[in-house]
Formats: sequence, structure tokens, C-alpha cells
Amino acid sequence: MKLTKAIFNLLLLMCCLLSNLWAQEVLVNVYGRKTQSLNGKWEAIIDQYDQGRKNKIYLNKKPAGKTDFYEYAFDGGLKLNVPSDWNSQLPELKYYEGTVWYAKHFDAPKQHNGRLFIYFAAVSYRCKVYLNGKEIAGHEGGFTPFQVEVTDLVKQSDNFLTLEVNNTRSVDAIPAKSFDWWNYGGITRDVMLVSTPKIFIQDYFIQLDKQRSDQINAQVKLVDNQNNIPVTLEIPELNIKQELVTDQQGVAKLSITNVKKIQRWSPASPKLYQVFISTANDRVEERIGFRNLAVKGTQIYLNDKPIFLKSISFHEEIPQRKGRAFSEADAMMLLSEAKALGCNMIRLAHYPQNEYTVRAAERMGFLLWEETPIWQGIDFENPETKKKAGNMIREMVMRDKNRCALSFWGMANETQPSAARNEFLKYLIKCTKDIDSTRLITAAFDLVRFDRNKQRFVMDDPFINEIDVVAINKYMGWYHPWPVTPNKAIWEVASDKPLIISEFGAEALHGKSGDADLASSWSEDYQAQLYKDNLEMFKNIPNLNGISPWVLFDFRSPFRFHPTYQEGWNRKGLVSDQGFRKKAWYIIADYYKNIK
Ligand code: GCB
Repeated sequence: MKLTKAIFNLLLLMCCLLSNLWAQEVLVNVYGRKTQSLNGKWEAIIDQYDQGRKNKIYLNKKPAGKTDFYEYAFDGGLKLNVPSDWNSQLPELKYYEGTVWYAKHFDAPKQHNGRLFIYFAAVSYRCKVYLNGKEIAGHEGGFTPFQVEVTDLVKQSDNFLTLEVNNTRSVDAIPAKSFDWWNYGGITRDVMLVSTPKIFIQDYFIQLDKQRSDQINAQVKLVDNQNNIPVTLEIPELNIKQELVTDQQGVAKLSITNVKKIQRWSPASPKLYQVFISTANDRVEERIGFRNLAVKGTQIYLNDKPIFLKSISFHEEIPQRKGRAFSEADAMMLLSEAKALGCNMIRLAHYPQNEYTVRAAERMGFLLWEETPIWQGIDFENPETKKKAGNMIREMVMRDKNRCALSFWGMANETQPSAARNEFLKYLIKCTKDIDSTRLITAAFDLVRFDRNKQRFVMDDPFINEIDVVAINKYMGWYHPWPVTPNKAIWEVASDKPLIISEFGAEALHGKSGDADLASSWSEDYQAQLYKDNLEMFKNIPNLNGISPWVLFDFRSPFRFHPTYQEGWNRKGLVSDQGFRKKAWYIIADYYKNIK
């Protein structure tokens, strides 16, 4: 028996090593644990021709003998901030796509006799990790966390951690060769050392039952399949203190029924409860909200009442800084503008954004839609790409499944039907549901067309049968001229399901006035009129459950070449890159205010 397990473990290890995606399953709620930050200034080498690995610069050798020399050194060179993209830190890195080496010296935590991990909240896009001269991990995917255990690899002092980070776009990557946002590279989110006891709480999933409003379902997993270990779950405000015991998989499950007086989380009242999960040696603190979310017929229900989703999208970018958002303060800046607009939901475009944003959004009362960057042009035929997509979606769901604000898992954005695409997306649904089968599954489509015979907007994509809520990106008045006047634009799309308009909009340069009838005026007036027209059309979508205009802020995009009006910016923002509200902002604010 023991031998079979050993062989199994060996095989597993080999598979992991071979796949090159061998970061370990991440700890849930890393911010609720004992950590030591590795943020700050890191030494850096720009390696445009990929010479560093060949020269083993991660060994950080110093000349010893008389004839020795090395044509590199980390100390005395460039320094980059972590977290942050590299593009916004130096003018010469603005457009850089390639490899940058990062290095940092650190001491291990002083009183530490358990296990130690290095946790990377995100590195864009792919990287290899070297510790004290040895390659210890690799990861692909720029928006999800990964970690590597270093318990037996660290020295007490002066460890040398090196990262080889690369953001070259490629056909088999996710996103792939081209996408409508800036390809920021670097260690873009927090890096930290996480200390745990030897036997620790690896994961948990605690939420209100999908149907019942008085039942809390909890599942806790201990590391290494630790069997028969007592785990305590406490929610003091609800007078809950219950003991669970782990099974052979190290998992303990519990349903607490007839819980009295749960105040359910909602945008109007985003109540979160303090929750403690503990074992004899480990204790993790959380804040968790409880709510019911369901689809009945063509309607989405939150806490047993129909809800209209007043949503907005933003990229993980601070336009004024021309850089990627990464901090609590950044999250507050983006979310406050959405709050002022009157939103009750955010579509986090087009990739999992940092955990500060997700948690702050939950505290502020926003429902969330989260998606991976399966954004046009993905190589659906490629099994490696499929595997990567599965990893990414698992990393996203693992990280955020305890956020009750999280309501929609988005599978893809604007994909064209094909057998390979369908299989790919079905696989992603499976990866998602294997971890969390409670959220609503959605995907954004852009194939809606006007059928002249029927005089209706229609859509043919069989994939809508696989999802709970259908989302449509439709740029009427911008990429598509109106076939009829907006008030006659009737929709017959996914008629038996809830539908969300997940994108619509137009570009306008802030402060530019012009013809409200002329797209090429790039004017706020044209954008405002287009918003009015679209709101008129939305009255003709019988199964409409919400809208999400594109987009809250102007954002940087290499797609956008116009020298006068765009200058490398997508100008569809309701707010300009300098933070000024455009006319269309007020139209949406007014529309949202008047929806109860
Ligand atoms: C879309 C994409 C979004 C783009 C937008 C645009 O359909 O989903 O990522 O930025 O259109 O502005 O063209």
C-alpha cells in the first residue's frame, strides 16, 4: 500500500516537473496568514536577447581568480519597484516586451519552525524562480497567484531570490498575440514569505447554501491529506462554534442548519462576518458574507428578489500613472468612481484583478464578474493552451471562491463558434465547477446580428445552452451602424435565459465637442447620443437583467493609433485618462439612479 502511494507521488512529481507549470496549489486567503513582505526595490537586469539563463546569472557569481570576470552583476545596476509593472517605471521600458531578471536578498523569518512558502500574487506573464542559485518553480499566466515551498531551501540569512520574467506575446499564450490593453510586464503584485505550521489549513470554502437562507455550508482542507484532525469553525456574531474532523483526503465538511438571523450580504448592505478557522496549531481569520444567488426563468435573483445589474468594467490600470493597479489605494480609486456612478456590480475586465480590488469591492457592495483572459484569438486547437486555461481558471476560482460578491465566473470574451472552441470552453466550465458549482456561469458573445426578415436582433451560437446567463457585447452606433431606429431595435436573443449587455460604448476625447451624429467627431456629444440611443434599445430586450457599459476609464491600448484623438488610448471611458467625467457618465449615472 505504502509502496503504491510512493510510486503515485513520484509519478505526480514527474508530471508536475515535466509540465513546466509546477507551482503548487496556493494557500487560500494568504492575507489572513503570517507573512513577511518581499515588496520593495529589487535589482534588475534587462535581458533583451535572453542571455541570462545561458550565462546562469541567477548564480550571482563574483570573480574569484585573477582571470575571472562576469559581464553582468545585479548589484550596482538597475532597481525596479515590486509590485509594479516595469513599463511605467522607466521611459525605455514603456513598450518593452521580453525578459527582465529581478533579484532580491532576504533573511528567513526569525522564529520559524514550520513551513515556509514564497507567494507571488501575480507575475506578468511567465517566469522562472531561482533560489540560492537553484531553479525552484515556474509559472505561466499574468493575473493569478502561485507559490513555492522553500522550507528546506532557505538559509537563515542572505538568501538570493531571482526571477526571470518574460512578457513576450505568443500564439499559445492567454491572452494570445494581440489584445486591446497594454501588455504590462513585471512582478505586478505583492510577493511575500508565508509561514505556516507543519500541518496547516490549506483551503476552505464557506458559504450560504445555494437554496436555503439559514444554512451555512463549510468545507476545510488540511495540507497533505491529514486525516482525523479536529478543525474548529467559529462565526462569533452568529453564535457558531463547531468542530469538524478531517477525512482521509484531509477534508472536513459541515452544514450548519437553522442558523438564526443571518443578515444577508447585498449591495445595499454588504454585511461581512468575522470567521475563524482553526486547528490545534493553525488559525486563519476571514471576513465572509452570506447571500443567495439564483436564476429562475429569465431572471437573476439576489436574496430571493430580482436584481438589475448596474455594472461597469475597468482594466487593472491607473490611467494617470499609466501603469497597472496593484494596491489597496489603487483599488479604492477605481471602485470609488464606480460607486459614484451608482453601480451595484463590476465586470472585472478582462482577467482576474488583484485581491485588494476583489475584497474592497465586496466590502463596498459590488457584485463581481470575474474572468480569465480568454479574449479573442485564442488557439483553441492547442492542447497546451487548453491546459494553461484550465490552470488559470482554477487559480482564479481557488483564490476568490469565498467572496460572496463573486457572482459570475466568465468563461470567455468574444469567441467564434467551432468544435474546438466548444470543447475548450466546456473544459473550462468543468474546471470551474469541480471547485465551485454554485456561481452563475457566463460568457460574453459578440455575434448578435440583425435579421432583416425577422426585423429582430438574433444570435446563433450553440454554446449559450451551456451557460446560466448570456452576455452580449454589442457596439450599436460605433462598430455597427443602426439597421433601424433604436426604439425599433427588438431583440430575440437567448430568449429563455437572463441576458446582460456586457459591453457597449463609443470613443470620445474628453472636452471635445462636436457633431452628435458623426462618429469621427470623436466628441463627447457623439458618445452621449450613442448612450441615449442604446438605452432606448435596451427597452426592447425582454430578458435584459443588466448592463455593463464599456468602460469606466480611458485605458492604454496599442490598438489605438489615431494621432490626434487616441495616441495609444482606447477613449471609450466614461471618465478620461486624467479623471474627468465625460457627458455620457451623467447619462449612465442618471439611468442607474432611476432603476430601483
Ligand atoms: C470589445 C472587447 C474589449 C475592447 C472593446 C473595444 O469588444 O471586449 O476588450 O476594448 O471591444 O473598445 O473595442
